[in-house]
Amino acid sequence: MAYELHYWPSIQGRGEFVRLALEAAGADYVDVAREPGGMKEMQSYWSDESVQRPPFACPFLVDGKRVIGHTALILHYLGPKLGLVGAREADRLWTHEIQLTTTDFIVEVHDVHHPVGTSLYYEDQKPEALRRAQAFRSERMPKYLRWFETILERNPKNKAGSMPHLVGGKLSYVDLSLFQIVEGLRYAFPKASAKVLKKTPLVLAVHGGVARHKQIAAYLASDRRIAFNSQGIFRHYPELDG
Ligand SMILES: N[C@@H](CCC(=O)N[C@@H](CS)C(=O)NCC(=O)O)C(=O)O
Repeated sequence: MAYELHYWPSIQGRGEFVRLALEAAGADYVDVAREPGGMKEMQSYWSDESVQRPPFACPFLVDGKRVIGHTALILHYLGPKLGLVGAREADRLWTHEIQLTTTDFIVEVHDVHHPVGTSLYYEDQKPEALRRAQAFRSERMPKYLRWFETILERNPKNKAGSMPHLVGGKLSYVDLSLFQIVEGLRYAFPKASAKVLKKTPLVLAVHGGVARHKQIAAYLASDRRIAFNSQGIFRHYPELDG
């Protein structure tokens, strides 16, 4: 039975981290809300009182009777099934820890343009966004990217001349997530991210390796890949870059 991914149909957002894993593995899945009637179906998980364990928000994955929310948990669940995580418990936990850190980073990326409230317009919180962006560019984005670079440097399985990986010697779902982070930062903060990424060659090597992955390259060229836009998590407001 096909996996069902439930996520907003017009943005990459957090759903993209799951899409990339499903696509890399060539998994059979339906992007439910992008199908006719799909939004209603997704919303039924919140409105239908017979759903005993409704997820708080999307993305959520439906696999038969299982309904699993939270991006990092979905990937923790899918990782072994899709062959996108190491078999050892230590590797699974470390991979999950990296994904949870990605979740934290994504919240900070989002809060640059919405530092006061998610339900308010960007235009109504612009002075705060400008302040938040300054700290994000000078402290938080470099700190996260440097951490990714450090763990790539310390992975003993990484060898010069081949694509590095965050965990062990094989592609895992966190490599795909790091690819998405680089894509998003380059879109939202082209100037600021270029300065930081210049100093993180291994992060760039992961990005390049994932972009060349056969299934991912096909996905990126397809209309299943939604373009970045001004509704997603990564938004390009030139005044927030620099
Ligand atoms: N921690 C959750 C966050 C989920 C989340 O914030 N989803 C957003 C879309 S990207 C949403 O629809 N939120 C609705 C809400 O918070 O009310 C995850 O990483 O999946």
